[in-house]
Amino acid sequence: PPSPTPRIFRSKLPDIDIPNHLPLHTYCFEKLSSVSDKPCLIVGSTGKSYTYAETHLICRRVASGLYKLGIRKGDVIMILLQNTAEFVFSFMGASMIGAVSTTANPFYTCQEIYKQLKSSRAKLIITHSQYVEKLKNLGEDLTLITTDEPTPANCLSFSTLLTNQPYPLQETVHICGDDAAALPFSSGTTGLPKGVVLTHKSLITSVAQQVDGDNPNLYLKPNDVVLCVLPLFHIYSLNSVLLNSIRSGVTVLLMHKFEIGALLDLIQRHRVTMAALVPPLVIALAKNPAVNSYDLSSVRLVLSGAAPLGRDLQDSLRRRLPQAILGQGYGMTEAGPVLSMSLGFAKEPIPTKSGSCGTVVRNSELKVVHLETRLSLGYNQPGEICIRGQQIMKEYLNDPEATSATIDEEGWLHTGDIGYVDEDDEIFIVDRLKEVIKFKGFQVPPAELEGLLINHHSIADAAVVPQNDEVAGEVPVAFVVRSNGNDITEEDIKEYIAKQVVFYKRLHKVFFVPSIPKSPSGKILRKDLKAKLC
Ligand code: AYL
Repeated sequence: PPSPTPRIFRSKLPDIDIPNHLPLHTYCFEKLSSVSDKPCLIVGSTGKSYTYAETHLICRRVASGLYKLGIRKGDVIMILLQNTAEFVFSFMGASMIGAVSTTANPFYTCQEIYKQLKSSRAKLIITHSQYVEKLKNLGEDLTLITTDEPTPANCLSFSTLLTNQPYPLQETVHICGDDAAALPFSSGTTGLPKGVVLTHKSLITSVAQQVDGDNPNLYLKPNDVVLCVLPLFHIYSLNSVLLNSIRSGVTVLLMHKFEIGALLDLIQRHRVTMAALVPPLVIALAKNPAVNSYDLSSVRLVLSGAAPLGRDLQDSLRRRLPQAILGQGYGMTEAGPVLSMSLGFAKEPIPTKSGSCGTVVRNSELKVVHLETRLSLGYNQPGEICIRGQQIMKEYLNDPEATSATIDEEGWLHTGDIGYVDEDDEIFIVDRLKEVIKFKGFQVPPAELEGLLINHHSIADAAVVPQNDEVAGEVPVAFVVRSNGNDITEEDIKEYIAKQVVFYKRLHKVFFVPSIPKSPSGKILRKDLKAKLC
């Protein structure tokens, strides 16, 4: 039975001192002098590499360059880039002057970028020239910087940021732990995408919980080469690949887009030792016949996260990569982002079960609460997972209501995930309470698609829910009520949405219904709609 005194789950690893009073870049590059000649970044497509010393210097030059353009502490810049070295230089450069990076998918439509730009009040966008066309009408006083030549009209070249007077500047910028460093967008447990304020303190805490201490939860060895194929604009890759690697002084191999042949070739060529993946990439590695023609024996760690990974899939990848440790991380943008990580990755590893998301990270508390009574539950009892610790977000940007709906007065962040902790302290996620649909680990907020649908004059009402999909995990499908006398078709609706959203938010099916089931308070009864799909 639920107990009145909260049952709190902790890591099996002891708490450690976390220097989260530092600015993020200082913390990440803290051991610079001991790794200065080691490769920090390798650009997969060209083979160009940057040592730690070079990377740090370019970040400092970019910091001054941003400052010269008028970017000041607290200002927001938008990074709209694929995985490139410039992404890293921009993010770290911004951090050095106390500016905040909001990251977005370069495949976003103009409309999606506009919404994030307005909400974040970004003053400048750093992007590739191929995307400039869709950014043309976003505002007069917006600065566009492109990373490749030739520089399009009305844009600045990234090289203009590379000043000869690297940071620190004459004017010192004072950064404290509570200042924002990153502003990813997430719909959280309900509604539209919101800016998630991640501070220097939260990001340092999260990275330290993974890679610091005598027995790190995720132990990166000096000669590790970490594959960075997941997009850095998503917090998973930004945190668990980039920041973890820089803090640990290991090499990051940047891949600007996923393609199985190129991926396998890069793993073999650069002797990749750790790969951070999402379940659809695990499927590719486990099932694609091409895998057999490559030498992947260097891979010692495979981390999967951002969406559920089935037991069977994890087992079939294990057969393909018998020498590697496979495990999961469980994160949520708002949680800073990592809640739990497999202890199989620790320096002194503890084996974990297939299908488990690992154990709650150190310096943190996790509880599972009953969905109705809100009382905390013991072992093996599923409920809503809540997390508390210095890593969680400060707030949703300019949205105190959404913040207090997600973080309670006691500091617990409610994830909207349903899971349980087994008697070995391993976490298993079994369901999702919240609305968000996860397509290959990407968020698809139903409210966003519903808003677009209802805007259409031939649609009277609409609801969007996930449908299970073998490869993508979930895909969005819509239930639509036509407005009187209309004969709008499924194809019309799919096309209408496709024009306005990035590829992974496209509707896979449209079902016409006489009405949308709702609760007395007007909430869509998503469970009832999902049940119709089975
Ligand atoms: P967001 N298993 C099942 N569901 C998961 C898992 C997992 N391993 N990881 C994330 N999710 C779902 O904000 C869950 O519903 O962040 C969670 O609330 O895009 C939601 O995805 C959050 O989606 C890591 C490992 C970061 C994972 C992440 C996840 C970031 C995804 C760092 O090391």
